[in-house]
Amino acid sequence: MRKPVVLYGLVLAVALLSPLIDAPQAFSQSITMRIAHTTAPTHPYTTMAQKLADSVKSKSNGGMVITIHPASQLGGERDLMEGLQLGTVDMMSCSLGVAASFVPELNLMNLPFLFRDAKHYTEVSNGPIGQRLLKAVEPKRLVGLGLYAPVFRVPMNGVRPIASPADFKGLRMRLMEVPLHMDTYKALGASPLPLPFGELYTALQLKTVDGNENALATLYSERFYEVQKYVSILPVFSNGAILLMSQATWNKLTPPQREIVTSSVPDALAVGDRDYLAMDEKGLTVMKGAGLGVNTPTDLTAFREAVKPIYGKYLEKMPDWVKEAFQQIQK
Ligand code: EAX
Repeated sequence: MRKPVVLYGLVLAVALLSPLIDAPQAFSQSITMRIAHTTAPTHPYTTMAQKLADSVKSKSNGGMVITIHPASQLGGERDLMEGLQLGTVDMMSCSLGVAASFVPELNLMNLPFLFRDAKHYTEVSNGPIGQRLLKAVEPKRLVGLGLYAPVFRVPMNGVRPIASPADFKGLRMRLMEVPLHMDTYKALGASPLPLPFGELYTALQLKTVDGNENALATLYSERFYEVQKYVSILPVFSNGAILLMSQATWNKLTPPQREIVTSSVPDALAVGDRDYLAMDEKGLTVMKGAGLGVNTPTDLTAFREAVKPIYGKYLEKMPDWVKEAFQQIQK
């Protein structure tokens, strides 16, 4: 007689507990997440992350904590992207250049001379095209929380000012490990060399490379201008960035916790944009004060002509919606 009751009890227990057994181990009430990036603690990536951390903490009454790991503490951008996919890193700010190595559609935003100015970049990244690009990361075990950083990557070097493509001839330029960027600088006449960000200051100091290219804010925050002579305001690429979360981390969050994160993102990205634009300006002033030669090529026709093959090469591999988006952006 007793055995059926015990059995019945067991079946009931399993039935009740099974949803808990196979559900991803949701975060208990208090959670800690790590956000990482490669740039200095003073950089806009960090001020953006601090704003996000502060909002999330206050909205969760201290239950959700985000710790910030700048200056490649947890690895370079490629390592961090792999860490997001593995779930060993919770969040990061990544350049759209490196992120495109994992999500090719993002290369749309990396095409040279694509955006007229900061306003144009922000309109596109905050609009339907930007939203669709954020969705495109999901099949790669990533969650796209937002696009920001409406500034441009400009060349800096220790040899000569860049006034025409001919001035790039023979210049060993450090580029991110991004094929589209490398091909573009090759088309401009330079000798591109891929190098992790964390090794760049020393490479410039030891002159194993002649130059690099980045946002003025980053050339300033990383103090690259200390070991370079010329900066040319030639906006070859957008310096757009993407705020990403690991799909594994997202799956562990409860719906209210997800809401706290997503509702905190817009203000945080606005801080990132504001600080990027302000630090670009401050950086240029400091560089001029430090005696760097600053020039601004006014006629970009020859530069645009030189990079024309890049559009065909990278767009031909893209899905139709990306090709259409490119046409829209060019209007
Ligand atoms: O995204 O490597 C670079 O030049 C990037 O600008 C940097 O990692 C921040």
